[in-house]
Amino acid sequence: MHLTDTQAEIKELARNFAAAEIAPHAAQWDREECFPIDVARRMGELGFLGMLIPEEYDGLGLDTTSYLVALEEIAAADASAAVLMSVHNSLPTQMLLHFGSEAQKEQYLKPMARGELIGAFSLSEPDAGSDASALRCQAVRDGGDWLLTGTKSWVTSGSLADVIMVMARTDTPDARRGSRGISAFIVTPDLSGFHVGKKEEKMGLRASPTVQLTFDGMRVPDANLLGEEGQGFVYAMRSLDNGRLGIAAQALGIARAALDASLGYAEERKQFGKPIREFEAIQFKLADMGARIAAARALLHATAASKDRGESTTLYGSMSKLLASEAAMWVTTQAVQIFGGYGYIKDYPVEKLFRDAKVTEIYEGTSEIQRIVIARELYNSYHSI
Ligand code: COS
Repeated sequence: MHLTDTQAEIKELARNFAAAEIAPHAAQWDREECFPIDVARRMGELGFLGMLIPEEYDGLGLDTTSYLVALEEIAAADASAAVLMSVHNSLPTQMLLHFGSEAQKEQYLKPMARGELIGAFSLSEPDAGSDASALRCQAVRDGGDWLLTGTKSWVTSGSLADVIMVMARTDTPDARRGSRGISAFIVTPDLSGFHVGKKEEKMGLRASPTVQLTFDGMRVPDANLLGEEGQGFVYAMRSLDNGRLGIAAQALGIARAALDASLGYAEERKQFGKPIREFEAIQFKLADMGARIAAARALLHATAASKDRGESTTLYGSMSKLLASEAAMWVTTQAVQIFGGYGYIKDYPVEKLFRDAKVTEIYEGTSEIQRIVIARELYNSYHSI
């Protein structure tokens, strides 16, 4: 894959940082279900939390490919670190950049781009996952403020975030407006009525805190309404188009780490008197693993380039996320098989990679939702990249 000099430098920076400060600790963070906030701060210092934000808002103003290659490197070391970086860069900061007022950009976007404030995104609810526009969290005007009541779920980094982009209904029960009755609010944990609820105990991505948030008449100033009332769902969908590129890069990082581990193991492990890489059964697996990763990455990078040309990423972003996440699940499954019994225990890395891969087929839109989006787009706006 050809990278420009800048993209190659960013990749090297991310790889060195991940090797020194993430990879040595990833198994322990996974075991202890904790992610040290200092690591997020370090990511901020290096610019990894402001990669797509223009320099005028204190970001690095890089192209999308630079961001995705850095994300892949971080994910190859630890998918939990990568999801914090992906959500922060793709969702709340992009929503502020594209739909926020200058005052909101000054107050929130700039410190987020510098990595001083961590961002989260909150759309899903216990009964509104794939059917996101069925969400029920309600915002009601009260003087110059809004009062938010409801429960949000599956909030990545929700317990450590400083700024959370929350989608809530602003229509009324007697005049429901579907997806047009949803608005986006900038929420900070200091608001009265904000509560962090249950922390999920997950199969993978165990270091990344995934929590419920409860709002109990939480008072949100009107100045924290993002953009126009009633546009929150569209803003969220547009941001998820880009978020899905980040999850694709995360999936590729997981898959590549599994391939690298498998190549090494197949060389060292001897059975029947020779390294197992000499058996065709293993060679075919390794070949297919490499081919699936390369194909998914090629589509992702082509999509990133088309995004930077100003084209819509709805179709190819969903395709990229679908192919990369399914590649990650398939590749990590083969990796466990190549390692055999050793793949099933925690002494080797592929057990964690297998667990971490699964969620990439679920969050920021399941594989089934990606297929729905792709099928719709093929009819609506097919164009070649
Ligand atoms: N970009 C811009 N606008 C979009 C959009 C996109 N990618 N997708 C939808 N919209 C707009 C539509 O154009 C429509 O606007 P109008 O009211 O002007 O027509 C509005 O949003 C509603 O869209 P639609 O009718 O397609 O909404 P649906 O309820 O049918 O939902 C899906 C569409 C299923 C694609 C959506 O709910 C979805 O992506 N679900 C998965 C949610 C998800 O990824 N959750 C994970 C959160 S992170 S853990």
